[in-house]
Amino acid sequence: MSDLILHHYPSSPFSEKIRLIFGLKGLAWRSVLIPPIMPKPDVIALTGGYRKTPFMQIGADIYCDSALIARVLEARQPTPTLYPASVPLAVPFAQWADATLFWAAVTWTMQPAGAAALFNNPAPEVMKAFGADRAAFTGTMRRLTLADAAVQLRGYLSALQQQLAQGGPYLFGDTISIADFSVAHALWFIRRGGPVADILSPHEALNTWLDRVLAIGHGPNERLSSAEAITMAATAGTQAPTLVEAGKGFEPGQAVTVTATDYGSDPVAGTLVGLSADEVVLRRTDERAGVVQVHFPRIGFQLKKESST
Ligand SMILES: N[C@@H](CCC(=O)N[C@@H](CS)C(=O)NCC(=O)O)C(=O)O
Repeated sequence: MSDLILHHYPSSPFSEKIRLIFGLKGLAWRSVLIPPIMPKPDVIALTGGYRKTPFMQIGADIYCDSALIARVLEARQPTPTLYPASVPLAVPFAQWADATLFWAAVTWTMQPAGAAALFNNPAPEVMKAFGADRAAFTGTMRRLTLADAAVQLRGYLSALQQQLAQGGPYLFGDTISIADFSVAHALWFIRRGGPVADILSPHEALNTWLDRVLAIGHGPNERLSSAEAITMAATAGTQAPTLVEAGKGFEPGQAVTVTATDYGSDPVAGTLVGLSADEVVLRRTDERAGVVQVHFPRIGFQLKKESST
């Protein structure tokens, strides 16, 4: 049985990004289904407050954010690579797709006709609870209007179509890269929006490419309950080796918080045990999960010393 545990839910785009990366790399994994809205007590037991979806668990190590999860999977199974040397723009392009394209796609898809298809004609209370949850989740972030999203998305789709019309088969030519997965999960979400997915119809090369990426599939996986996952963290015993690099402005053992800078900005507090240009790692103790190490990427997160007052 695999030690890679993905905590996710079926309709989550960033989870689809990671499920497809498991597929590409032929890695087996275990699947814990988590709630799409708060409360998420079993999530918080493992992450210490981070509530975004997905996150990955390996024993008592918790990896937050799909950009970091992708790096961990690359280290586990380096081929086929997500970061080919021939595509130096893959990572910044993926960042653009995960932020800008994603929010245009979500705003477009969540218009009433899209939401009805996505949630399978939900009861009004379901939509109300979802709306309230996402309003709290996005906090002070200024969201696009539907009119903004429509015009922006049409522009992005036609640029992507033109890029793929150069030949493909992937966004940057012969080699698949992380950029393909970051664009694919946003468009996968639009496709789930029933009538609003028509926005993709004029773009034949883009649709063919999307079919190709989605055909990679999710790789072998089996279900695990969140309670079992928490027990596995509590009994794992050891954690991944970590190091606080000198000269980065922090000392090992300091009390710190890590907080997403865009949305879903619930701080996670703990003791600093790992710090590099790419990653920050906190150690914290949970009543049920025991001592866990929570890993975040540096990009998109604020690391702060906790004030002693
Ligand atoms: N930067 C994060 C973004 C994750 C994200 O926005 N996930 C959405 C679902 S796809 C989310 O957390 N929604 C609220 C929730 O699941 O509670 C990543 O790359 O993992």
